[in-house]
Amino acid sequence: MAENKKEQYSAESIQVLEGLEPVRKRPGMYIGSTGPEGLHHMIWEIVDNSVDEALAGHATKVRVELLADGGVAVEDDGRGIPVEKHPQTGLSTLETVLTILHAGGKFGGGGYKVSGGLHGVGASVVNALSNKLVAEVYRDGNIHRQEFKRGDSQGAVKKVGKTEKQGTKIAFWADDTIFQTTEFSLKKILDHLRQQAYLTKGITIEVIDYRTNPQGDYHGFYFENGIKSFIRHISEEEAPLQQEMFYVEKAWQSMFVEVAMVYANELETKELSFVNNIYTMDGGTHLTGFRSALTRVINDFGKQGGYIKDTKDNLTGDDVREGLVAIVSIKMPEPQFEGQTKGKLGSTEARTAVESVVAEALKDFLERNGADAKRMIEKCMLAAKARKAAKAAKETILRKGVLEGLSLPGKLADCTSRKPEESELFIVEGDSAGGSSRMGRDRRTQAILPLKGKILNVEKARVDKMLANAEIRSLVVALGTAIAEEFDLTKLRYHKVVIMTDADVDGSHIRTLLLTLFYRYFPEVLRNGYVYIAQPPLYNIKKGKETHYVYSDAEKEALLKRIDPEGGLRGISIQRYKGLGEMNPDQLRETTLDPRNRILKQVMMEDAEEANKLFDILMGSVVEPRKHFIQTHAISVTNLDI
Ligand code: 28F
Repeated sequence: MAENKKEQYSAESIQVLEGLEPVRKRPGMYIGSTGPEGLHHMIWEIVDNSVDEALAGHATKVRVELLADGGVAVEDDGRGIPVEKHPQTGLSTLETVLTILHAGGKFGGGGYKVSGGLHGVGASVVNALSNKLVAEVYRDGNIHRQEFKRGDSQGAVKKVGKTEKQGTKIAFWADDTIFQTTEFSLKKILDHLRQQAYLTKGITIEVIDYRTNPQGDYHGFYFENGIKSFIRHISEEEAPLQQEMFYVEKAWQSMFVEVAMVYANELETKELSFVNNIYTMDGGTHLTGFRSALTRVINDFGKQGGYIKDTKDNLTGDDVREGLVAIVSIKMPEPQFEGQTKGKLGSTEARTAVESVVAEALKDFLERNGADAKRMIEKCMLAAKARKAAKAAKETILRKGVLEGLSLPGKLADCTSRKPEESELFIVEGDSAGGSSRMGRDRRTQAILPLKGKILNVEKARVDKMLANAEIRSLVVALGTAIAEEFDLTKLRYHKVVIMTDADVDGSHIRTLLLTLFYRYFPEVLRNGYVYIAQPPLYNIKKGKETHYVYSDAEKEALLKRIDPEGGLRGISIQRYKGLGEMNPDQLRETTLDPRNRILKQVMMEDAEEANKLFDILMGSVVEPRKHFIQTHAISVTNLDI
């Protein structure tokens, strides 16, 4: 990593913003919560700075001590935070780092925090939320010391002695008037630091717990092989299929990509992804890049090796991931996170970086390791065979169950195809939009179900009451899966269920209600990625014979700049669609239905736990957070289908 981080932190690159009062006023905003998670986050923030110093090539060791009196001391052997006067603040750099809040936790200019942390706001936040904090810097043969109480300096930094060593030590005592508990969990700390050690090749992390043993209970982590060791750790019990593990590390533009993977003799897939040492629970662009590279390279190899003779035998993403154990770890400046828990990377450049690096290296790996390559492709081919057998079995039972019992609702304009894989159901708000979509659709694969007005709020309704509601009943029957104890995912009649509502308040309300309905009664449909949100355009802009559809105001401005640089607007017509009902069938087809042009957002719902939380926020009684939530991340959505 060191060579990838050319820029050095310097006193000049710090941006002075504000003091620490806001942190004590709204701690949750800066540390995530004032519960146990937030408390532990205090340690992560300090350790992150040591890890950054290690990633910059200046530290090799981090020690975390859990003190008998409840304090935590973190020490590294880096260069030590500079103690001389900081040009912008007039304070020492040490005091600046500890008492000035930085924008988004980032240092301005070239220096960026690499190891990150959920909020990445650093040491000053920890200082603000500590009853007491003592910083020691070992630099130029001297021990420099400075003390703080609740973020306030108790006097300037002072030389208090001589030392041979170099580095920084920060001890803090979390403020018990802010945190619900100040008791640290050793397990939590070890789990987190073990992971950090795996992700930071060559770093030694020690934890010494003095709380119950005055001698200290010692734990240490050092993984010479970084994420390769991580893979061994998580695939411990399984027999590896390969002799050699696949591994690549490579800088790509401003990013750094590190990937390790191995196939195990089993069905389960284990994929872990990280950005700047932060675990991305819900994956994201880096993981997508990895998966595309894997699928593509294995398929290419299968074709060249004569394993795949026909395109119908192409391996799917699931085929090539069966039994896979993989870690994707990237480092990048200013990653964008998405989703309710911010556990998903959204930065598109990461996808290209990982895809390119992995594709090249994996191709090379397969060429060099013939025996492993053969075992790998054979395992994938076997997975494909099993998938096809299962599918055939499914297909025979698929329609039968659906057609007995309730008959399909009259307002459903069904598609003619009987293959769920290619069938799409559009749930359309309003009858007029329903009419246009029916005319604009591809009747072979696209079904339209118009829903009138507001549907029932399903939060408190029991199943029987829900099914008494005609709108919901027609939706349930159309889906084909039945509901509650009868629910059967294999009977789902469409593998794309697309919610298509207007881009206004009512539309978003209906969308929310529908999503809630899915959370509550069809979680498996969500979990399997069958639910999508259509993205109809906001404007139609015409210039002469050209027609453009744009999906946001920003996009409109950009387009106008391009096609009308003078801003005269001569010969240009702009139509704003107030609702889907304003589009004629052709326009609807072109912009929202046709798989070649449309934008669909896939609704992700990995974790049932999260679903409940999400549900509370969506439907609970607190209005403000709900509004905020719907706008910023109503639900974690990814661009998938273009
Ligand atoms: C126990 C926690 O915080 N370690 C750190 C350094 C080293 C430098 C530094 C830190 C200067 C301008 C901010 C030293 N010499 N462990 C830690 N080690 N911060 S934090 O610089 C701070 C920047 O903006 C350091 C030369 N350059 C950087």
